[in-house]
Amino acid sequence: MTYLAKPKFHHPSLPKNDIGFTRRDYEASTSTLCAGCGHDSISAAIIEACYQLSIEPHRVAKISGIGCSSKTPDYFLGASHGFNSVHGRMPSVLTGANLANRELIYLGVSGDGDSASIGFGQFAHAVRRAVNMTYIVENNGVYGLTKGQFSATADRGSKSKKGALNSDSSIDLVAIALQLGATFVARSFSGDKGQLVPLIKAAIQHKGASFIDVISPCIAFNNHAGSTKSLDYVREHNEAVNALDIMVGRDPITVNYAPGKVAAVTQHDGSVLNLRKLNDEYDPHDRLAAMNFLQRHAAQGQIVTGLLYVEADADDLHSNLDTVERPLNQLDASSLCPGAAALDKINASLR
Ligand SMILES: Cc1ncc(C[n+]2csc(CCOP(=O)(O)OP(=O)(O)O)c2C)c(N)n1
Ligand code: SF4
Ligand SMILES: [Mg+2]
Repeated sequence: MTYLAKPKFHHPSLPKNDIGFTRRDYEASTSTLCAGCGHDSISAAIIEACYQLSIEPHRVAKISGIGCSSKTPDYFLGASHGFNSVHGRMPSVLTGANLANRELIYLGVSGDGDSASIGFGQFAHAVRRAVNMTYIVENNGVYGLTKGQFSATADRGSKSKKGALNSDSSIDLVAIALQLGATFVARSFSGDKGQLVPLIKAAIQHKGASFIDVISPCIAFNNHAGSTKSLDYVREHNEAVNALDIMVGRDPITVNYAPGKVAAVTQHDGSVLNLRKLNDEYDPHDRLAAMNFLQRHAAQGQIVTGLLYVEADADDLHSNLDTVERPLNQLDASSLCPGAAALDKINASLR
């Protein structure tokens, strides 16, 4: 892949986070995407979230498939581990890496084509297995990289750039993630950094499968009248149900809320999610009600965004499999091969 390196020079007065890194330390090579592509805004939000969380870049593994969206890990966290896999195969590569080394923070970056078509089965199984990851789909409703064919998330009746009507029903990855048991489910918009950054921070802090569907307009092939993934359409139909502030560790409490308007959710690692209700009816702890709410609003053409579901004390694949605390890739031969007597005992228990 060709890329343009960014100059390494840092202005000495750039602000630093708790571990002494500037935002520049979370950047990578210069983006080669079309100017104005929603995906670049998502990369910027990931950089901001990691900077604010004071994550050491070497603790992150960013894994993607194929597509304009899947190219983006080249444009953020240049000092992190990265693997640009095969189209639709990010979830299985991420699952394998996560099983081998549970100590890294896993960031799965995918597209709507990558996750809702060729990788649909892979997406489903990684989510239902509760792999500890933040799975981000950069959803533009088209195969951007291959010049704008409808993807499986394109709404029925929406128009292509050349005027063709999409006659297929669409797949809503948020609805599917809820059905599959994801324990953190959100939807956002690439043009709403204020909403997206705290969602990414909370998803990273969440233990278990976190899924974020980010509507990310494709400026080149899906930003016209008749598209339901264009900038104008998303701005006009965005129905945010809540606004999130996340407090991690010793973060000072900087916001005052009107009584009854905020629900505080403490996650596994002690981080606190303060959810300001924008819709009184919406309860992000009720999976069934969330599914119902989403379907009803989708039928009215609305795009529901915000933290849609969270199960704060969820478990992940490692807890479910009862794996050892030590990463498997650090176990020595004696732990991996406990000897013939142990094998005899296992065999005896199976007879
Ligand atoms: C196995 C395989 N099949 C098909 C392709 C061709 N291909 C490359 S990217 C892509 C679709 C990308 O769409 P999406 O995941 O939505 O990403 P976007 O470019 O829209 O961000 C396809 C079909 C491929 N590279 N590999
Ligand atoms: S083709 Fe679309 S998705 Fe790809 S970089 Fe350009 S605007 Fe972004
Ligand atoms: Mg796409």
